[in-house]
Amino acid sequence: MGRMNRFMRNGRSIILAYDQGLEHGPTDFDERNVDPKFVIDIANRGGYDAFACQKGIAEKYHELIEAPLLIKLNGKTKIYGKEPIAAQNCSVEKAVKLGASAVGYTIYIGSAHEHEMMKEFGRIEEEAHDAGLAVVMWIYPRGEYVKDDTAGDMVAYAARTALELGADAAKVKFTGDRESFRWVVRAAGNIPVYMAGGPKTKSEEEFLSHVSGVVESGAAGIAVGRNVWQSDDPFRTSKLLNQIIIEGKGQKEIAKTA
Ligand code: FBP
Repeated sequence: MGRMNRFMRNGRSIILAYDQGLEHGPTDFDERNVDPKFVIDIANRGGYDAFACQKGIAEKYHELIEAPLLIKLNGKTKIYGKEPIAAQNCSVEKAVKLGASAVGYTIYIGSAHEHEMMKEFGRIEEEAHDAGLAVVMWIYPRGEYVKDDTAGDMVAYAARTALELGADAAKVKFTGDRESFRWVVRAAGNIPVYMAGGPKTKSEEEFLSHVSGVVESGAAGIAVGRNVWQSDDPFRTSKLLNQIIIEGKGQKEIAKTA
């Protein structure tokens, strides 16, 4: 686990992601969660091992953030065309000044621009490791040649790419079933794998069953946003996530106590 150890409880962790304002725009938000203070409070008091955001939120709300900080160093809007590229917008040095314990970087494998992101990541990874920071790779297959971005073989390819390029952890999408996700975890070697949450599921049970599935498949945890801060009761959802991921409880077991 190495550099990710500091984010682990019982060998697992839960990361709260709040960079969707850039990636998707405010359409993801409502009156409550459009306010960074609302989500930072969840990160601080909900049992999270890291709060992931862009540098603007980290800087403007700095004094409120108590959870370990994971600053995304690149990002893009969703307006951009078919072959995505996310360029660096924050230096490792700035992330250190803002108090980050880790940095994040997105690579879209399969995009016509993958080589540019890989090159940039190579430099960032070396700078971050020299500065003592952990490096989390958001790694998503995307672009014209990617037929199915959550197919087991594509997500496993993504996880392996994160290992090969020197990331300390890989954040990938769910493949839809435990067996294929087990192979994703195997492909990542000894770096921890985190599942990205995705859009809010129809029911909380559905989301929690994905979460149980990935941890039983060997994932280290999840890096989740919408399914938490769009929840009617984010603190209740956070508690259930802690029970499943950190305490290793089964879904049936937590249903009895919820
Ligand atoms: P969610 O749990 O809300 O899906 O967040 C995870 C995440 O990786 C965010 O960090 C990021 O903003 C978003 O998903 C990117 O989603 P996509 O590129 O698939 O639209």
